[in-house]
Amino acid sequence: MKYLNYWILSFIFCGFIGTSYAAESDPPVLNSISVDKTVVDVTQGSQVLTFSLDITDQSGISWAAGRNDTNIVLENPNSGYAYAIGTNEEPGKLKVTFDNADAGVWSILWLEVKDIYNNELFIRVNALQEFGLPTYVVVIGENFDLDFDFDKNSTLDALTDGLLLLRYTFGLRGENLTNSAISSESTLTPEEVEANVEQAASIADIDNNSSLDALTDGLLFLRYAFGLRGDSLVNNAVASSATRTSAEDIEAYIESHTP
Ligand SMILES: [Ca+2]
Ligand SMILES: [Ca+2]
Ligand SMILES: [Ca+2]
Repeated sequence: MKYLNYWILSFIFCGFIGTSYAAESDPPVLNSISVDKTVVDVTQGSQVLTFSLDITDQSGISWAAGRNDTNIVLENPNSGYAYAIGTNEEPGKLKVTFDNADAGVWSILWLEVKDIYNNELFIRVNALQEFGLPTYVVVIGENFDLDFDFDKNSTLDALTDGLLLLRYTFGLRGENLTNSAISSESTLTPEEVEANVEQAASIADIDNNSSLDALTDGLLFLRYAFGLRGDSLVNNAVASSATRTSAEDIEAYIESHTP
């Protein structure tokens, strides 16, 4: 009889736990996600990268669950990992701090979000792209910067680097991007050159209007690479919404990303 009581008691207890876990089993649903910058400049000190998420869940998100539970995982080329994590005080925000030791290109791998019953939402980067998220962020530091010498032959040339960016801003990719546009002195493969253009696209908004466009940014860079300066550089090639507009500022900006 004694054992029977234990049996009934444990049955009720486990049943109760089971019921509470089964309260709901739906994973959270992602409505939107964005990141506050794609270039993180840590040359003047550490910087916080913030992802903003709009997520729906019946029972509530466990925002403070931390690494490998509620986070965005990023990876650098040396297989180092970074984790953007959250707090319950600031729901919808996942943050990671980068400093000089982190300079380099970080790929966004995936998003994981757990609700308070441990139901998990898991989305890889290719699906996150459909929400407009980039596939990587670039951390610029003392020993790492991006430049416009895409084929890495140590000079900026119009008919290679200049043409590459113009084609890229026109939406060309793959062979259409790189054909006959890589210096014979370059030791890179077309795929490596394309990857350099993609990364540098994050610094290629030359007129600084938050948009990468062929007939402004692409043209400005091509003209610069052809040696044009002053009015001949900027005439009719700066967007009306631009915040970097003078020839002087535009020259200085391109110069700062030149080998
Ligand atoms: Ca849920
Ligand atoms: Ca070059
Ligand atoms: Ca622009």
